[in-house]
Amino acid sequence: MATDIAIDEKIEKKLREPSKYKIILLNDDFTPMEWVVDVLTTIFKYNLTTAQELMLAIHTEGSAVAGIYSYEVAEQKLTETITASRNAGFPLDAKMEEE
Ligand code: TYC
Repeated sequence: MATDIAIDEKIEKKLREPSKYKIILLNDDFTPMEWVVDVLTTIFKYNLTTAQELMLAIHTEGSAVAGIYSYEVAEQKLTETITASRNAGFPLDAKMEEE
């Protein structure tokens, strides 16, 4: 019956895993490569080699996913990235997208 399906959908919605969110770092012409590597090691917890590779991928491709997190953690990392970059005087930008 249609109402059964509606109820099933409500239950399924309640039981669903919480959404995950991607943090995407964007390339620009002014932020130093070393700063992006610093952000990737300190905020996103990559080792130096992986951070350097990821920074170069952003530099050549225009953007890359820096990590996938719960809503709260993604928001925290986004804020930390932007705040630290502005305090250091760099325009590094990042965005958050639902997976
Ligand atoms: N394109 C920058 C430069 O040549 C480096 C850079 C890499 C900036 C990644 C931002 O997300 C970024 N200095």
